[in-house]
Amino acid sequence: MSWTRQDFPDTFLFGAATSAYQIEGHAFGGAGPTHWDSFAATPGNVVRAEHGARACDHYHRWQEDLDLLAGLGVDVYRFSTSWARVLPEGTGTPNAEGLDFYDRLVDGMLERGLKPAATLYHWELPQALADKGGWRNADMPDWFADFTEVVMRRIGDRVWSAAPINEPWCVGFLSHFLGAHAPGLRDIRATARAMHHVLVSHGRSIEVMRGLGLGNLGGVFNMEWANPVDDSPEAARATATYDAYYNRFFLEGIFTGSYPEQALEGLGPHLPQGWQDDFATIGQPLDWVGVNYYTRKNIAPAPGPWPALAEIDGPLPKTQMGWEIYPDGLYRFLKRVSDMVPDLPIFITENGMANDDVLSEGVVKDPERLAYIDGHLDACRRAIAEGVRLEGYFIWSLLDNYEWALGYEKRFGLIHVDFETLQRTPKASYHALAQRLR
Ligand code: IFM
Repeated sequence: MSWTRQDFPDTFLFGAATSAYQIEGHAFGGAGPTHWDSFAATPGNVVRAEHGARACDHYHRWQEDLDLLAGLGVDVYRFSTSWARVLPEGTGTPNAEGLDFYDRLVDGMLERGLKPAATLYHWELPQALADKGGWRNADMPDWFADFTEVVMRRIGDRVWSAAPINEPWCVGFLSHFLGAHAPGLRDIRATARAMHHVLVSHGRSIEVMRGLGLGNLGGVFNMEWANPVDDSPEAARATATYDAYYNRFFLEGIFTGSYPEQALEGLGPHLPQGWQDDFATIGQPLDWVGVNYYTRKNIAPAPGPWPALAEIDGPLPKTQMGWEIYPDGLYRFLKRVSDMVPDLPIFITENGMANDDVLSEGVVKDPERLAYIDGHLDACRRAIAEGVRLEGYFIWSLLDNYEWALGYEKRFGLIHVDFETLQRTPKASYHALAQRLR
């Protein structure tokens, strides 16, 4: 259903999101090497071995991109800061050019009336830290706390909100168990450690930001609705396992001070010694919860060791990613998170779709994207009507960009990017949204 701002509460915020490595161009401005550069340089990891050296060249075109955001009429710009741009070695001497870049970027947002929503880490781990074991290393929380301090001492006085780590599940499970993202490991022990260290790092980062006097701090969690393939108890069990390590592990670690039993079944023996003592750090109070939602997964039992499950192709219409379109999952997660933390505002920090968009005679027609957004905003309105404290919705993504292991061919942007010329062309969905957001 179509909508306007008037269909949402007065204070409801609309936004658009991006991340540093996916758009900036990491070859510029003194950024250090990251584990994504080496992952992409390893044959077979990334489509056409594409990498983020130039990406959308946002590093040089940021003013044009901020103008496009302002033209869209959104209230919030969710961006991320690259650890390797700020601290090329991961620790030690900051790269002045990198800090200057984020300083200018934040000022540029404020000049255009945009609220800067910073995420400190969106996956470009400095190679020097990856060489020391990356998220497996128990020193990560200290290194991440130091990085937080360097960044926030510079821009913390002007950001509207801040979150430490984008999508802990991807940093932990996708990257260390499924091997689909850097560092490309498939190792249960590495996974358990990474998942736990990500949460301790999150907590340390929040502590540092509170110490610097910052407010409006949250966590950003990706969630996929887990749907059993049939009514069997085996499918129910497999679905509960998926839900536990995907959707519950991080939220419950932070908000209940425990990990779900079905996740501990596999990961428990591999967690670092004394993990139970870290929940005081992990559970630092937050001001909001961010939900990144795209799809559901159909889960069946499978032979083999934990988690003993398989994802089965589903019947719903799919996006260019092959992801089923299932707005009801967003509604159900909003209700679930709201039941868990009724006093905290919730933001949809990412939602959107990749589409096989084609630029023809200066125009990109993407009615599918608008329908996807409309469907998910309907789900938001249903949840709000039932009392969920949903306070904002941020679209992924402003620009077509580097979709990690899938390279540049999956187009999530409201704005088409020609990756040869780097020309930006707002798509039909951009124009339609600008109309509604007036
Ligand atoms: O592009 C990613 C983003 O980096 C994190 N959330 C999901 C998006 C789409 O896959």
